[in-house]
Amino acid sequence: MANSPKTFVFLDLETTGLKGDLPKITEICLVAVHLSSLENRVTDEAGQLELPRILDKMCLCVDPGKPITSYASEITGLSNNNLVKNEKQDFNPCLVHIINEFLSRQAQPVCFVAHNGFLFDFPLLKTELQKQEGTSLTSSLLCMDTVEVFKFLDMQVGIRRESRDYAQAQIYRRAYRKPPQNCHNAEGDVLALIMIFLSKADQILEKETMSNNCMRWGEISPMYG
Ligand code: DCM
Ligand code: MG
Ligand code: MG
Repeated sequence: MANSPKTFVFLDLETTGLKGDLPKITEICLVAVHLSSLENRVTDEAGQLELPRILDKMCLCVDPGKPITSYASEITGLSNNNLVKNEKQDFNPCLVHIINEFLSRQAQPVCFVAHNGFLFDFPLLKTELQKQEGTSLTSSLLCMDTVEVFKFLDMQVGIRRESRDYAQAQIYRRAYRKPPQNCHNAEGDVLALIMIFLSKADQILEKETMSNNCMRWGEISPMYG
C-alpha cells in the first residue's frame, strides 16, 4: 500500500434493524487510535492487554425517523420513544460536519475499521451520507473489515474459515476467555473491537494483511437508496 494509515478509526453503528429492513442509523461511535498505540501495547499488572490511554471518541445517538424493530430495540436499548423523548436529532448536516472534523483532527492517512464493515456498517454509512447534500468523506479514506481480516489470518495458519464463528463476541471470547461487555451499545462494541484488533495487532498491521484487506471509501457501494 502506497500510504499506510497513521490512524485507525474504529467504528460501529446501531440501527433500526438488519440489511433487509433497509435500516437507518440510531447510534454511531468512532474511536480513533494512533498507529503508535497499536504498535506499543500496554498491559496491566497481570499481563492482560489494556485499551490504549490515548483514544479520541465520538459517540452520538440519532433519531432514525423510522420504526426500530422490536428486536433491535431490545438488544440496543434504543427505542423510537426514548430517542424522541431525549430530543435526539436526525442524521443531518451537523452530524456529517462532526464526523468530518473528527476525522480531520487525526494524523493522516486514516483507516476505518468495522466488524462486518464491508457488508453492513460502511455501506449503511454511505447510504446515510448520500442523502445529505454536498457532503462526503474523502474517497482516499481506507476501510478494513475485521471479519475478513480474522478469516485471512486464520487462513495463513491453515485454519478453515468454515470451522469458526467470526462474530465479534466469539473472536473476543477466543482471545480473552471471557465475554465482551456492553454488546450492541455502539461504544461498547467499538471498545471490544479495539481489543480484538490489539490481540492480533502485529499480524494485522503487516503489509501483506493490510494490502489484502483494505478498500478505499470510494469503492464502497451504498447499502440502498
Ligand atoms: N441487529 C439486528 N438483529 C440482530 C443483530 C443486529 O437487528 N440479530 C441490528 C441492530 C443493531 C445493528 O444491527 O443495532 C448493529 O449490530 P451490532 O450491535 O452487532 O453492531
Ligand atoms: Mg456492529
Ligand atoms: Mg453494535
